[in-house]
Amino acid sequence: MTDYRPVPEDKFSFGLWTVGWRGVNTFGDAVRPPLDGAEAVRRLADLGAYGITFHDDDLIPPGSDAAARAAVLKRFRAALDETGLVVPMVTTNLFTHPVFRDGGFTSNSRDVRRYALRKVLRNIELAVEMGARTFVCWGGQDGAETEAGKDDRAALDRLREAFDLLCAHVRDRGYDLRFAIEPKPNEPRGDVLLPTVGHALAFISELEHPEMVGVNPEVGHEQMAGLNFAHGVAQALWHGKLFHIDLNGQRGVKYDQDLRFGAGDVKEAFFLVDLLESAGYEGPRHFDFKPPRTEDMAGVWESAAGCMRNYLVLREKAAAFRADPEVAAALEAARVGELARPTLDPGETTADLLAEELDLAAVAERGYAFERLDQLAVDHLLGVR
Ligand SMILES: [Mn+2]
Repeated sequence: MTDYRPVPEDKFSFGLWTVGWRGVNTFGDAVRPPLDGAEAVRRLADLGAYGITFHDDDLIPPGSDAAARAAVLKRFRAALDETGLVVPMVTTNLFTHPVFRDGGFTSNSRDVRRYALRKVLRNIELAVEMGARTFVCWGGQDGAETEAGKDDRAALDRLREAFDLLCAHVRDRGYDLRFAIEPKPNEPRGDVLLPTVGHALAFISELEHPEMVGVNPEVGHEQMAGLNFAHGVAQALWHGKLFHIDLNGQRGVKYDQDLRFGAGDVKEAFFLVDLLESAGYEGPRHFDFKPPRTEDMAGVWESAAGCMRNYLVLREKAAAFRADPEVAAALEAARVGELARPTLDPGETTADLLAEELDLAAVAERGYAFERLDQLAVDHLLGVR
């Protein structure tokens, strides 16, 4: 039995913009006060997190002069040193300022694209200074509301140009830094470029240094398009491209809810944790959520603690599921392991295949017993096994 208390070894990290979200939405004003970065570090460390991440503008208010910037960084660094919290990932805000209304790397305006690249190049220096190994890129405003206004193939050319330039820069400087693209189907744009994990993976294969670029899938971003998140993550793992992950919750096809992890589709969360743990994913378990604007600051920290607690509960449930002898028998009955066996044995040819007959009538009657297996998972999840 455990009290599900997180420890740094669990590798839980949070975006500064998550617990620091002031609750501004399309129709409502801010409901919470600004959160100081150093305060966020201390509170997250108290809760048992191991890391904090940020956009350049979350930590350093836009427009800060050199002295103000240095003061912010000094306080933040002191809080990190005091608590032992690390900065595993940094990302750049290329969406809030009005100049990014048509995107950053793929804005129709060339001067905006050049400014976006400069903003990222400068932020890479900060990321390296903070010890980050992953640099996430979310092109939230890179998209369109009308097909007439955007040449998608040119946009993809410019996006490739941006990543090729950034990778060359990181290589030239000798930095130990990888990029992770975060897909999202829509919001804030009507349609966003690289809408799903699959689109991002295909794009990466066209880059000059594909080995330096992976994906940062987010639970809600796939689910808001009706896609199965665990399947998307499995394919990212299969390609060796799961460089980072954003955990949160979403209920169905609607606006991006950013609920705490475990809220939303809890069964898919169970299978996601089962996948991450069984696949040996070693990166941060990063929470990118928004504490609902009903909450005051006490509710914000409850919500953050809930993300980690739910992950730990699901990790325990998934381990118990895998260790259950009845599950092992059900997996066998469902032929799950058989899929790992190559369809042809070594040395077999198409001639061998063509010489073989299948008893269609007999095999057509074969059931796969997935319902028994799935119910065992649900029993574990609901705590009755
Ligand atoms: Mn989101």
